[in-house]
Amino acid sequence: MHLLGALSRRLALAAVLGALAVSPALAGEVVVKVGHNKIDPAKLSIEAGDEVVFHNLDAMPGGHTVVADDGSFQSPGLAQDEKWTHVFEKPGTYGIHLKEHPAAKGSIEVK
Ligand SMILES: [Cu+2]
Repeated sequence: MHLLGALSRRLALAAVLGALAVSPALAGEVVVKVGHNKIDPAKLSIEAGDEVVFHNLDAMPGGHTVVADDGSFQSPGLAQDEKWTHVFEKPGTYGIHLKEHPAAKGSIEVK
């Protein structure tokens, strides 16, 4: 019977969605390398709750500073080999750049 089939499919789907909703989010971690005129990878797609580790590879007086284009977050000046982690909780697309190298741009899509 079609109706019953559709109903059981709906219930199965609801059960799957319910299970997803209650299971703790498995947060991912992605490393982005920064340096002189460099954000690598420049484009990134992650899930909400994932953390991005910005790893500065290059020595720079005052360090390298990762800045959100909209001003919503900013790292401290990172010394060579220093890492800074930011957790992206909210979906959206975040443009970033380096304060010391404004031409170095990146884009992080949070789904
Ligand atoms: Cu530099």
